[in-house]
Amino acid sequence: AAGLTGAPAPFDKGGVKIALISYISAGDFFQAYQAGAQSQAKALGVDLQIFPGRQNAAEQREQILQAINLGAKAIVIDHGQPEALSDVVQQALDKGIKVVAFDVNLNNPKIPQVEQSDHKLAELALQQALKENGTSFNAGYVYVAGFAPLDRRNEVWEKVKAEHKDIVEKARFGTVSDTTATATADQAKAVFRANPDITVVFAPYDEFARGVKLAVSDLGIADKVKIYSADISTADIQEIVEKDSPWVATAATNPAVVGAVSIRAAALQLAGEAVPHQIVVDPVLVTQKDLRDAGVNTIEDLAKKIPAFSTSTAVTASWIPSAAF
Ligand code: SR1
Repeated sequence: AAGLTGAPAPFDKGGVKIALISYISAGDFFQAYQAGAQSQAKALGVDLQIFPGRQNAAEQREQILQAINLGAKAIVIDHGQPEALSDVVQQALDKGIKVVAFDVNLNNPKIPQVEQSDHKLAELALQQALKENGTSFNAGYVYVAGFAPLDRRNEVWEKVKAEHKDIVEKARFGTVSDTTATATADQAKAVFRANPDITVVFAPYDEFARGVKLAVSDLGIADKVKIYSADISTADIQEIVEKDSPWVATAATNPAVVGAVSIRAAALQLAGEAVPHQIVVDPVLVTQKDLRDAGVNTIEDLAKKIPAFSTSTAVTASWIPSAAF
């Protein structure tokens, strides 16, 4: 493969191998994240190999070992269970392989951590919930512990409840699997049947929100419940803007940008340049009203309305070409 003119080694010669090892790859967020990573890799002349996640810690460990054996010079680890990964990640570091973590706390000063500012993301969604519903309501909350972004968002939910004692969490539920939305929908139906007084659901992952919306629509209670979420995709936008949708706001980054940032963090490390330990991509609040008023139906429409949504100045350098998405 051709090298990148004007780039430092090893990018002056093409074909640098980087592996992206995901824990979850089903769903819009992860597909867009991988597409953004691939696009940035292409712009850098990098040979990016993506290992599909199957929510399986043993398989993710195996894939890290495979990437080491295949000669990857850097590995990006996207979600996962830290306790299952630390020894194989250490093996990679010991071999001089650069490692970047997205949304998995590997707690190693040699490993830059990419995240979406999950505290801000949860604050944006919850502030909108308070603005629209006041500070006294019965809530459903979708949460699965053990995922770094969900744990960080949970800290904000706990803080909001502590500050507003009349917000009552009537039920907590959620599943992360290869069928997150439908599994969460089944749980949500049982929750709504048992708690008909729930008026607000905080579902800070778009697959959760999609599941809750499905349940709300099956039960015919869209006029009684409002859903506040995280993440955004074209399919999400269509569900948010449709007539009578209970999904009223989401706080989100562009996942393709987060994927591109993850690859840039790996590339800068390989070029011997400084990379901050914490790399943050800031989210924006997107409301149903804003989307409808602006006639936004796709991620591309949204990017045109909010140019900052498609770029991040995090971990870049003059020799790194922009990714196209
Ligand atoms: C199961 S964790 C799901 C979250 O990971 C990413 O941070 C996305 O924002 C998604 O909400």
